[in-house]
Amino acid sequence: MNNIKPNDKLDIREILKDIENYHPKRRGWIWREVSPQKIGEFTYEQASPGLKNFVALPSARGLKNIDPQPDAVITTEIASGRFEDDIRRMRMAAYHGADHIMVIRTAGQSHIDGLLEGTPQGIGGIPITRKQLRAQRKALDIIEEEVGRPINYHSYVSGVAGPEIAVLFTEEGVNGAHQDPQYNILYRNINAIRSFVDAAESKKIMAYAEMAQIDGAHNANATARDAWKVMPELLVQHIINSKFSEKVGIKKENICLSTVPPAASPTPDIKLNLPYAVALREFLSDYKMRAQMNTKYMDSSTREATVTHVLNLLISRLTSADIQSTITPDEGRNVPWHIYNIEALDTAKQAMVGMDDLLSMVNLRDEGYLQDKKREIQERSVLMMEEIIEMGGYFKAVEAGMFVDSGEYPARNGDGISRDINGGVGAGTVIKRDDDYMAPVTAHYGYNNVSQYNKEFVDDPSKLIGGCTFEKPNMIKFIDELDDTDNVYLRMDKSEKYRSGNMLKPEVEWLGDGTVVVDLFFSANERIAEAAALETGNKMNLTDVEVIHKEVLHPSEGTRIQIKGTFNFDIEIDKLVLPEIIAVHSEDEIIEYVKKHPIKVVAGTAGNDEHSVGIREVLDIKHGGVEKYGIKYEYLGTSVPIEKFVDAAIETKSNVIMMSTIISHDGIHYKSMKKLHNYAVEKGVRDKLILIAGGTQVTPEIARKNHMDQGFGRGTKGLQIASFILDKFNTMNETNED
Ligand code: Z97
Repeated sequence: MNNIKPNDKLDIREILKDIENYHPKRRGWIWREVSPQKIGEFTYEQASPGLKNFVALPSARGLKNIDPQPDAVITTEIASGRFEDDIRRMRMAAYHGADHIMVIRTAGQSHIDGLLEGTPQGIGGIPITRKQLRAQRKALDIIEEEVGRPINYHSYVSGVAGPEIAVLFTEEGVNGAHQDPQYNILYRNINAIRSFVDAAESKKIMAYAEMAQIDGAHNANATARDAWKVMPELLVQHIINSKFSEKVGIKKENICLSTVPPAASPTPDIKLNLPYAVALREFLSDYKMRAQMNTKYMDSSTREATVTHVLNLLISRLTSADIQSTITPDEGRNVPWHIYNIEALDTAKQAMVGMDDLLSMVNLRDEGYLQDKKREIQERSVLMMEEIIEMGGYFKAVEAGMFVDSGEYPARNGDGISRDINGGVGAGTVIKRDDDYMAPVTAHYGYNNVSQYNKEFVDDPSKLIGGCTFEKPNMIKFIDELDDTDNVYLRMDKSEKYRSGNMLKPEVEWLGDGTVVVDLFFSANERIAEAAALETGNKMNLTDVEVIHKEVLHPSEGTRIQIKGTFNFDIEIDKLVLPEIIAVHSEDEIIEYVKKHPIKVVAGTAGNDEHSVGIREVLDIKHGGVEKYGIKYEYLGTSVPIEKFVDAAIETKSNVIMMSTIISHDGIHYKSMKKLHNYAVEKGVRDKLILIAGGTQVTPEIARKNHMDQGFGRGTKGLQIASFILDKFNTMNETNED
């Protein structure tokens, strides 16, 4: 299974086989190897080695399919609710350049005081369980071999079960996690003391497993009323969590600040975000920057979200990013779908590579607005920290509502989040360790009375019991599915015909979910257009039709609407008519060939056909036609009598006839093909000429049946025709030489 090939699907059942005995290949976070790379004709400075298997950006087609990889680790967030479907998305993501896979967990898991088992379906994410983690890490172990780059797997250690989850993550080879007690307190109303005690224990375990840690500061600007006003507080939150982590023992290189450009256009985006980004990096230069994109000002327009993302990427390039996140551009409207994960990854890759080495050409000014604003943000944050100390410390400050207030510090609006130190989930659960307390475990924070039992093992208490699950994975207790109504096997059985059978259905996140998106425009106002869109969906036989995006193009002239709906038909694969594969040569190869073997074409539209757009597309250099490869052509014009094609070919000593036939009424296109062939035979030149017919209704099979050497249909490119001519010319020359 480890040698999976690009054309083989990952077999989820195979991954689940013997899962109880699988253990991850490694622990710990891995950064990209950063060094200049020469790829094709270009040198990239902020780059990392290329992949063994990949899908390049669409425009790489004209650039020898190069796929340069930027320096930053690139994240994708995956959250369909079914881990088995997420695995397929992870593989696609890895091919597009993701090496940090963050699985979002199901709503409410941060309030569950313990571990979950089995693989129930989640809402807005997946329930994080041992079986789910193990299956996904096992899949990623295969995928990282396939792409030739380590893949970091990530989820959350915040919540009331933080330490238990940290242990589980260490056992199962999870490489990174969000851990920030401030997140628990502010956003999940988990008791403050419990959160800090749990954080100490969790961070110690994460330090042992060399996981990268991401903090939760970005949640302040996602929550605040005016996100750009919380900048001073963001610095404070970053400082609290990162210093805490460092003191517990996490290496600085694994402490990552979750930084988000707080504002988004139509604010003056860069003027607000750049000074903030510089302020943060200057104050906290010891740590890594995990640059996340702004989600606060994300609506349902994927276009708008993509522009925000690109502006955020500009900030990353003007400052720095060690991890670059990609939130999917459809986050504002529903759970991320496969296509949008991949779009966001491509956006990051394209923008980062496109802005390679930007700072060797432009400087950030060291005086004026940028520096003044930066200093102002830093001063405000220092003042805030001083006030927190004066108030009696962090807990008191939280109680007083100092955080996520909508005033820009020191201004206060009195609407900050306030938490009672004795309140919240898990209040009163922290008790002092007894004097004889001892835990025979590998990584443990604080008082542990090991010397009472064995002085030699003070630094390694698990030796008291001959090692714990961190050293001896076979001590881990694996619990399989507990719920016989909601488990992976049942879900897979339901969609099996789409996995291994002969059926297909359009999909956005779950195999065979049938979801489709339809883009519509109505020359009507918003209200009418919305109703018309729903009706259109119904008439298209879609069910569960919902409007997911609307945009007024003009109050009365028209509205753009996107709907989603379910398509309830199966597509039978073996009944599909598959277009013939047309092999192509590289552009250089054809150019070289034509230099040595001059090729000349006569071309035109046949009979009474006046449609010349298509033939010009495949002839002219401007459109990438055969001329681009050095092939000379004689254009005979439109409505060319069939005989004239052959006569002209003889007269101009051409080797190829390209006859375009768009009109298909009464089978006229077939008749023209036959006629062309017959006339060439009559003139005694058939074996010297390559006859090609093209047009929207032409298929290769039909053209060959009507005595053409080849036919080309809709969407044909000059490269395909030139490649065919080259091959045919070669075989004809061989035959003639024989
Ligand atoms: C991100 N887009 O990349 P729960 N701990 C921290 C968090 O920030 C979060 C959780 C736990 C975001 C991911 C928001 N962050 C989503 C510090 C969530 C999640 O199970 O949702 O309570 O925990 O950071």
